[in-house]
Amino acid sequence: MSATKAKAVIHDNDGHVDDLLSSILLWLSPSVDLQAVTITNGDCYAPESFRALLKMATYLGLEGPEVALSEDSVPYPFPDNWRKESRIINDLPIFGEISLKKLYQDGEGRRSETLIKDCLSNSRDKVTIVATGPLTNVAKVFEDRPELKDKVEEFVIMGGAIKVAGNVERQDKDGTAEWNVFADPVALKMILELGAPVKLITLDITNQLPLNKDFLARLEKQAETYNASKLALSLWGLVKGYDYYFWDTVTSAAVMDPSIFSFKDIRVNIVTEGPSQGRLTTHLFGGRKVQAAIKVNNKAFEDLLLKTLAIR
Ligand SMILES: [Ca+2]
Repeated sequence: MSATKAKAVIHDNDGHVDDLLSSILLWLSPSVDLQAVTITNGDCYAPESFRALLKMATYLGLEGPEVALSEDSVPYPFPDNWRKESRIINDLPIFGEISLKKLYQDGEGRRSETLIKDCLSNSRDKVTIVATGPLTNVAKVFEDRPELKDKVEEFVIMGGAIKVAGNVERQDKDGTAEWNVFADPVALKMILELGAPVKLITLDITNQLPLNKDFLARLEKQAETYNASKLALSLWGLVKGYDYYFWDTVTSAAVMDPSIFSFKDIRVNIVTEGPSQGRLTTHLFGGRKVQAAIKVNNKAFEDLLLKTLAIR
């Protein structure tokens, strides 16, 4: 690791397996100074994922960022059977090992927007905002305090599908949208219009990175020695047998080590309603310029995850 200063980061996420592991990766990464983690009521029930993350931090003996949540509903909620998995995460058997320990943080947690506003206002350095869920709460911050955009180094956002199909499969929709954008397209549009730099991690790139057996075998070996690997193994164990990809963890990796990615400038717009709600359209002119990740070195990505999960 070079001697460059660690980046100040806020992680806003929506509490699924991949989100919580992304928080842990950012927390452990020597190139990141994690300032806050905020949980959105997207692909989870926020209080369940909030408590699960506090248990994870307790289990790993971590210190540092405040964790907050918002129980407000996102405009187009995720399927209930996906959200329910947050209860299973919160009840992972591995947490039995911390039953006698003091929990990482007391109380019910402050509201996400309050914590993000505090963090941005008080930070001397510009802060990178990593978002791996719908942008509902992040957008509220800038609706209320637009000037805080000057404190943002960049937004790194998991969302959208450009050349590949989306993952919202509903009878009334045309299949072009990705869930995070679909759940609150207006919020993403608002963030793009702020004019701060944006990196997008779309399904085009995450489709190239399935959670695979070889990776899990390497992780299993590490889990004999490192608690972070053991925790990651039990979380990814919940989704074994499903078509699961690295989605949010790719987004974290794009902050931890952007050099393993190739990015391209593109201009995009968001469809905010109708059958294509949440679709990302690309344009030669007009729209908003963003950097889209177009390639990643798969081996370097998996190595980065495994190395980070062997820090503790
Ligand atoms: Ca997510």
